[in-house]
Amino acid sequence: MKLYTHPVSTACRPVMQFLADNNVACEMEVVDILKGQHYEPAYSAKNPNRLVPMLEDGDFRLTESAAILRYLAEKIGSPAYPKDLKQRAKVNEAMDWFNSNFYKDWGYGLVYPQLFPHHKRPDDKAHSGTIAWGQDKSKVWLQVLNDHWLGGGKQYLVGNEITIADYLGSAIMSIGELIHCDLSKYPNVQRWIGNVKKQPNYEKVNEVFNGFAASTKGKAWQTV
Ligand SMILES: N[C@@H](CCC(=O)N[C@@H](CS)C(=O)NCC(=O)O)C(=O)O
Repeated sequence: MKLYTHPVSTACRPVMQFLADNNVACEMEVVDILKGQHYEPAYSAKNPNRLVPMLEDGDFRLTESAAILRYLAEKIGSPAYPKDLKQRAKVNEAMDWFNSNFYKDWGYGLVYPQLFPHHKRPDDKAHSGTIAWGQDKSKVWLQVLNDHWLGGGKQYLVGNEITIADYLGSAIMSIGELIHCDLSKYPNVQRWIGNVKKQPNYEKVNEVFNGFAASTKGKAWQTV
């Protein structure tokens, strides 16, 4: 198998971590999205979305980090994607919750517009309005995550064992580190993130990302 990936990418890191934690043999090919390599014909012909990650398994190609995680977990028979119908449905629910509700406001409302020039809105009012919206909504979602998903002392999103929803969700949550969010108001979220960070390959997989986070320290960010 081959994964087309990038070390700082929010969508690639959970896939790389799952592969590493499960010792799955997979070649890594870095597509330098910061230099526009995903727009070059060699890649865009394979993936017209012009995004990473993309998995190749023989002549089978798969995009979408959530779908890739499900495919890999199923392929290796991992308990991180439970076979039980209702447990599996809860994992799917959590993945959808992160990828739609949470990421929309946290990533595209609060974090990315502050971080990346190509997310800047055309005028200051629209820009600050986007960030204020993202900030407000993110606080609501964080409270839901803290009280509902991770309430009752749960260690992970769907019980006390790690699932692919934790890989996906924690990577989306981690982008708050780029604008130095303080999650101490959300102790269950902090406990959960701490658990994911204890996984054997977290530090290695996130080395470049952590360097990026270190480089954004000390700036005036709008946070939660
Ligand atoms: N829904 C897709 C999102 C993939 C995505 O947005 N990838 C980003 C990196 S995190 C990317 O390739 N960005 C390049 C660009 O926007 O030009 C997934 O979960 O795989």
